[in-house]
Amino acid sequence: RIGPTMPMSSERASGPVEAPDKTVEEFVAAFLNELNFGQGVLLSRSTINDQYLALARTVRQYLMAGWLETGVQRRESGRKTIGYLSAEYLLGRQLSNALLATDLQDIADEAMKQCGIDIAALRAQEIEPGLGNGGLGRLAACFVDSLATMDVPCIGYGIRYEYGIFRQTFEDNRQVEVPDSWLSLGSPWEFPHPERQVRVDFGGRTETYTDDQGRERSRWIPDWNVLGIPYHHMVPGFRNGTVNTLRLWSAKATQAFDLQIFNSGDYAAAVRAQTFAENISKVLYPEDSTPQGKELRLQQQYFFVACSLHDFIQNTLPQDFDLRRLPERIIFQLNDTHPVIAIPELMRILVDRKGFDWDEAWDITRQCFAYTCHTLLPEALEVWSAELLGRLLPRHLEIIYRINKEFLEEVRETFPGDEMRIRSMSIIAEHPERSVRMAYLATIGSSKVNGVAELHSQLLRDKVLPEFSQYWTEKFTNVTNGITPRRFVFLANRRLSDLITDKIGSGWVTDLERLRDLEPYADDADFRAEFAAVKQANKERLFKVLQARDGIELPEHAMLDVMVKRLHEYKRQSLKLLHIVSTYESIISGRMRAEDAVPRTFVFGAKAAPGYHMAKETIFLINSVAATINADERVKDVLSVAFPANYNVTLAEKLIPAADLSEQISLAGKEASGTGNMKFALNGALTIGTDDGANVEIRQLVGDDNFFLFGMTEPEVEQLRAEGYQPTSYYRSNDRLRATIDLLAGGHFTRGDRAASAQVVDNLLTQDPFMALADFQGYLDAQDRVDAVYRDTDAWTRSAILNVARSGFFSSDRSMRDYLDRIWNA
Ligand code: GPQ
Repeated sequence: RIGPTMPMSSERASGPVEAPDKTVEEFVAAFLNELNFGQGVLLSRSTINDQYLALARTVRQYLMAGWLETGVQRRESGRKTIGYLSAEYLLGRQLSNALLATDLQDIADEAMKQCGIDIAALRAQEIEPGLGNGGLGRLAACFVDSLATMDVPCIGYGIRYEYGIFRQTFEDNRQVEVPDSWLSLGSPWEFPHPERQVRVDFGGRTETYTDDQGRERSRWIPDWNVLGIPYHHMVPGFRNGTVNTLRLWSAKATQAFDLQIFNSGDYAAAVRAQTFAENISKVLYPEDSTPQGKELRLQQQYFFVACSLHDFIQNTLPQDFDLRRLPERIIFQLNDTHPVIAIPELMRILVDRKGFDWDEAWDITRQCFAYTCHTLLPEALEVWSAELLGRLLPRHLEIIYRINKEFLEEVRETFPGDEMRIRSMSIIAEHPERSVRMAYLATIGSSKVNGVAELHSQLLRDKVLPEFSQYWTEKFTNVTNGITPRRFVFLANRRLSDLITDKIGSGWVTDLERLRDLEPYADDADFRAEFAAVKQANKERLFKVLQARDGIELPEHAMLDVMVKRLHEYKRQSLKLLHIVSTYESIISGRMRAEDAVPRTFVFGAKAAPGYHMAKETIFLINSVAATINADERVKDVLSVAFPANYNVTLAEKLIPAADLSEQISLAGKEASGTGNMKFALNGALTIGTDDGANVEIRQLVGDDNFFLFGMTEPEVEQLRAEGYQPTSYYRSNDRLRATIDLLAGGHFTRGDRAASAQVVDNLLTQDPFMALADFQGYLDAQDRVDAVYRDTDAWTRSAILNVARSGFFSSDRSMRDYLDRIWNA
């Protein structure tokens, strides 16, 4: 039986909760029960959606005992909880992960077969919850997976967006966004708890008064509010019985509608308040690494943070808990600045509601938070105008002012007369308008601040928050990101997993450093052949998926060169495009014979923020180049370009295991970490990459011989910038670059329409903010080295195996251990 072996707690008067037996018979019985009694249909009349929902609810049954028992243990043990505060969780499909965690894959396969059902069709029916944009949201999902697998108490707090990241389609090669209605066919993985609703206030004003002990105090008189309804999701650990909770908040109007107005006939007006309130959790902002200074976004942030703090303090802690000991029971990890309003919120709770003195409340608060920064782009650091903050959260603004005043007084004592320094450390910026720098508030209000890769943490200290890192050397630390090996290796790459397990046992799934034991097999010809066969099989699986999903046909035997990530200038998809066009140009101009080229298939996956013009133009140009190249007989079966629309976690699970080459080509000093880079390496792709983010650590671990490094280093970038960067000088002096850009600019890919490619091309020639032209030649040279190694199949496969064997460090289990040791003291 699955479930706890310990005696059941007295809390459950109705006796132990038991899952069905882990046998095909019981699974079938439970499934039919769900279909008939849960879904209300007969098997013979059921749709695929009925069957999917019933299957999901069946698997849920096997997790339920563990979930309830984990909850009991968490309440009784008094262990410190990690409150992970994140505006995004990019979870990916749940069914496969739940089957994996419960070790029910084979049983479920067989059970469905006995019911005459193809389980693959049911898996395909699930719409993944895309409640995140990219790396930051996916990181949160990996972290909660690892904490459950390590049996660490964690509640993931976030927002239940009714619409997640938009679904991307292409029309005439341009991105068109379609709302992602992931809830439309039912959502079997969530448990709504309307009875645990929380009220969240907004607006109004503050007033001062004198309390009964004669102290001057402030209070908030809000003028509107909404309700937060929690939806609980299971976060299963890997085959350990632990099931943690993800608590996502949905906004609801305090009053459904105004019956008086409704009766008078003005139906739109009657529901206006409801619409307004429910807009708060309506849709995920599709911005990645660039914040939107929108009022609704600030409402979202405060909404989920206020609900979460209330939930933990009022509902999760024991009644009458002494809040002076709060830091023993909770550490709130701030996933970037999005939840940072939690710091003044906790101050407000302690001071205004619980009657604490300011100093004592501040001492508690700072111990309860830690802040992770995920960027180096100055434009990505969130700043809220004081006007907006004061209008929406007047009491919080007042608290922020006081935090700032006391902090600056402290700095002044250390550095008397250094007004420059003091101004540069102020939470409040005065220009161009008075505003609140959320990263500064986060730093001041947290016990620890971390970056997400070694290089990033160093640059964070030196460039982003230099005064703060001098002031508090000990506060700053690094935790290099990681990814969950369960989803991204074991689930996504079953073939490779079986091969690994066959050689070194299955312990690697929860102890990824054990992959080291594979190293000797890199020199074993039989193993290399098996490894290469796995890669080929994964390619064939991918090609079937792309054929069915997008109607894309790809040649069977070509190097698979993959660049998947959000579309961003700093990530330099345009540099990848220059490489493709340059190779193509070499062939059609006759400089290189097609039969001498290493056949390559280039795959892109990328969404652009809907308001990011240059990113959308880049997508258009990639699609245009793809269409032209794919239709050109001169490069048939030598060059192909695929850009499947709507890259998401589900597609990543098919694409990454099939890749030969991983493109990680951001301008040095711009990508905080990257996590796709880790997923590729662990699935046996070689990386072509710059010295940026976690690429640096990947290269150090896998070794220079097994990594294609190119491009300027971060100091070189800085130096070139200081000297005055002139992209045209590269265009003029490099023949291949000139030929490439001329072909792109000349309308060859846009049916003669030169204007259609002009924006991307002009941007590269005149601004090139991320120095693609400066790194162009180095990139081509590195690609030549890639071709040379690829021609030697043994050498390539050997390197690929070593990439897998040496990348165990990038497990998110290790990241979590680092957070526990360096940050959470838990
Ligand atoms: N990242 Cl600030 C996002 O995905 N969204 C954001 O808003 C910010 C950062 C990414 C970052 O660009 C990657 O380098 C990281 O690997 C990732 O966060 C996780 O740390």
